[in-house]
Amino acid sequence: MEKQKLQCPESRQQELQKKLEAPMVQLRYAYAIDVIRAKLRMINAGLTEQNRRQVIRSMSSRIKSADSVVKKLSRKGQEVTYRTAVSSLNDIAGIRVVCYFCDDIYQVADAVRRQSDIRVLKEKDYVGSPKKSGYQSIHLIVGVPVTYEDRTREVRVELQIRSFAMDYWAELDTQMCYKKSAGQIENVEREIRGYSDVIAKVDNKMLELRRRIDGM
Ligand code: 0O2
Repeated sequence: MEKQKLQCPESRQQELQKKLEAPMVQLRYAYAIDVIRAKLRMINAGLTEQNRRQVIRSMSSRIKSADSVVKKLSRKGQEVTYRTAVSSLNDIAGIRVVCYFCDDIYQVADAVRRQSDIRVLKEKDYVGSPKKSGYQSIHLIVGVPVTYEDRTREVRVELQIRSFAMDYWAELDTQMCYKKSAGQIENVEREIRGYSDVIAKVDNKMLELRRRIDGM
């Protein structure tokens, strides 16, 4: 206990990295990602048949690096330990789903909610209520049971679901603004927030157009 208190931040980071990068820990997250990706492939096939067009454009996934975990815990003012990371971060395992149209997002999210063998633990609708930055996406935190030998753990995966247009905005925002300290680039932030509104308008216009074509 005393030893833990005296640990310098650097050695705590190293300990976090060692534990997070342990093969069994990485495999647990990779397994949970694989399960959700397989489900999304089935969801896409079902929705494609139903809508007679592709719904999901692309999917990507990653396990957060130890470095990013340390940065995120520090940004949130939390203790930089493996235990805190695993218990408080919902996005150590993450999957991003990019849909063609903005109404597809809700179809995919509903289909995920209907899966009986995983739990949706938390939801954020940044499409209905965009973030101050202009960021738009639906986030679902899903719990995936991962059994190894006689123990089952629920591993959390963050699912970000957004349209092609929202993804374009978010990718450029990540490059230019996101994670820069407040005020550092105030004017740019205001401008990029404005473009998020423009993109949302275009996204809705494209949806109207598709609906008109569907009805022809
Ligand atoms: P990275 O490097 O992309 O992984 P919670 O603890 O569940 O309450 P959390 O994780 O603190 O929530 O925040 P939130 O709002 O759910 O955002 C999580 C992720 O959404 C971020 O992960 C980004 O990927 C993305 N995101 C959120 N806001 C923005 C934004 O303004 N711009 C962009 N481009 N992406 C955003 P990380 O770990 O911050 O980053």
